[in-house]
Amino acid sequence: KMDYKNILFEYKNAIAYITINRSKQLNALNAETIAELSSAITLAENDKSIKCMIITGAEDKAFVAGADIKEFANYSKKEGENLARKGQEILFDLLENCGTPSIAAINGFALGGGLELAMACHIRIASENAKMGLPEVSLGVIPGYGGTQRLANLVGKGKAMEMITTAGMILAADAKSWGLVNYFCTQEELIPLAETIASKIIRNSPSAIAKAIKAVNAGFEEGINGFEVEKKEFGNCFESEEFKEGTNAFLEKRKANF
Ligand code: DAK
Repeated sequence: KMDYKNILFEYKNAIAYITINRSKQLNALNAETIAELSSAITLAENDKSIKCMIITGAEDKAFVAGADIKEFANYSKKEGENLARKGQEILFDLLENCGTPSIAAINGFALGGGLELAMACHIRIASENAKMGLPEVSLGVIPGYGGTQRLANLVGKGKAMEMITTAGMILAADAKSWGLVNYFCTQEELIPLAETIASKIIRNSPSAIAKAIKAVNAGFEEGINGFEVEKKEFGNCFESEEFKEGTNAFLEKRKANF
């Protein structure tokens, strides 16, 4: 358990639970919350006993209702670009490239920066009351934390264009059929479902998972050949203790202990 002002960070059974905890503002992301999330994710990545993260919002109304509008109301052009760059680096890219897999448990509104946060996670699931959208253009801005790129990668260009230009919200069932979330369920089932997925992840080799994440992400990066990264990372596996343990366990007909 760690002490933060805007988030809760707990872990049990190799799973870190990161909860954005500003329910009075529908868990909107202010700069301090972004910094705390960055610190928690870095902590989780460096702690070998943590093998998966579940990210969710406090209470039952919102995952994250966007960036804190009060805070970004007065930015200048330069500040806007700098903050987009810094925010993407310290949180959204950090999360996407983190070797420890993350599951976004979307428990309510996931709007703007909130949906962008969920999209930076490796896996997304939603509860039936969830509403997802990128309303930025209704405020006169565009998604600035990777939303124009990650949404198009997840749901395709046409649906991304519709969501971004209409600024509308979609419900969990559409989000699932569009590929934005993998599953949806009742609110009560949401964290248990995330835990079921996490329990499958944490049985596997963390170092192999980290390499696989790297290879998958490489395919979405401009100028990088994902197949080349895969070959290299595949080779790297043969130097790992976990590879020896995984194959020995299979040959000895026992469960691997990573
Ligand atoms: N920021 C700050 N406060 C927020 C907020 C937000 N995004 N969303 C909600 N709240 C606050 C409300 O102001 C209200 O506070 P009080 O008035 O009670 O003090 C409280 O949370 C409860 O909200 P409502 O009273 O509005 O609740 P309703 O059930 O009536 O409506 C709602 C729920 C989710 C439909 C509504 O709250 C809403 O439309 N919220 C705003 C959604 C939104 O537009 N989010 C921002 C998207 S744009 C950047 C990069 C990226 C971005 C920004 C900057 N840089 C690189 C600098 C991203 C921008 C976005 O995320």
